[in-house]
Amino acid sequence: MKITTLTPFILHVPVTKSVIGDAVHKITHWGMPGVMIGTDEGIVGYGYGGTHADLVTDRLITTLITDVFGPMLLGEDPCSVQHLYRKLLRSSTNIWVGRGGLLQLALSAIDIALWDIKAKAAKQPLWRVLGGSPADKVAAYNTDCGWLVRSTPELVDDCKKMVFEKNFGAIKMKIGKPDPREDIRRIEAVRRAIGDDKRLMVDANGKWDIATAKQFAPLLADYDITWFEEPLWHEDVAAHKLLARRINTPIALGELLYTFDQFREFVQAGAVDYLQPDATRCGGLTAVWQIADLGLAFNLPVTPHHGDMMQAQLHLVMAHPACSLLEYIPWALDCFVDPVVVRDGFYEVPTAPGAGTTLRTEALERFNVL
Ligand code: 0YR
Ligand code: MG
Repeated sequence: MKITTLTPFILHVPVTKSVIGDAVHKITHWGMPGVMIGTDEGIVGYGYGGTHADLVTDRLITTLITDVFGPMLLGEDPCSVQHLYRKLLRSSTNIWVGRGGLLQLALSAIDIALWDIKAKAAKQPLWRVLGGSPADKVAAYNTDCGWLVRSTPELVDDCKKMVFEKNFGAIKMKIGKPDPREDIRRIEAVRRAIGDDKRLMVDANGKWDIATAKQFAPLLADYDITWFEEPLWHEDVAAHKLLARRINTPIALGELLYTFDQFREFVQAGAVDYLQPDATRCGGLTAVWQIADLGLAFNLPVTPHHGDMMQAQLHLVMAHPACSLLEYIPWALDCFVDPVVVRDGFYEVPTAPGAGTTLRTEALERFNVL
């Protein structure tokens, strides 16, 4: 099989409510700049990034896909995914002006599309190609109830709905209010509302500094918090290491890391407990698998970030022994031919061939802003 075409798209999909927000981002749309990779056998692979729907940078990403990486891919066998990932990653252009940022988002979208082709060519859902089994159930935790922009009563209502009506066994809420004491009060309110049996995570999206964390992070232990996510600036290995030594709540991070190498630095330093690679940012499923191997080697659970809206990563989580939990945010579900389904807190097993990334024609017509 040979790669014959690369057709870019940019979807801007409205989020669940009119606006959502965490400690640093407020968004109205989820962005999916990506590519359909066509082949001489008629199989088409779909891959995309996850952005905050900024059209200028989304256009840069699709240009990098088609104009920088495109020529390196045309005529190649799309099933040689590992080979092609390495070829692009170690290309002179990527070494010189990439290894992160927009080029890594472009490379990630391509890698996801290639895995989609590989699984479609095998006429199997990707989890089977990767050696997974339906026996390994994947739990979902819901983030789409814990937004920082909601008042405390709204937050509590949304969280109760997720655990008692929708039966999620785990939810995540955002922290990072100007006064951290308000964060603690909100955590207390949510914990009281959902009871002791549900898992609760908190996520500061990198907002706190080490002084704030020293003062307030120890208080999290009172509320049985599964992990404290992105407590500090994303790249600061030393600060996370310091914090990890002072608190009993496990630290989770990785959604904004671009490379395997960055994950290795955190792991080597003992600065992280849960690894959260995002296939749309860190180099696609190829890189997430490598990072999950790293986690396995150091006895760290790996819980991918939602960036691809669960579709492709579910397959990997089913197959990799370091993974059993995957973030759930349903914004883009309507875009997919086979959207993931969560029932009673667990993902159902995808059965369609491919990586689950095939887009509905209607979604391409309705949301494409390229
Ligand atoms: C909003 N998940 C996150 C949303 C989410 C962000 O910007 O995308 O909060 O990515 O931190 O863990
Ligand atoms: Mg997060």
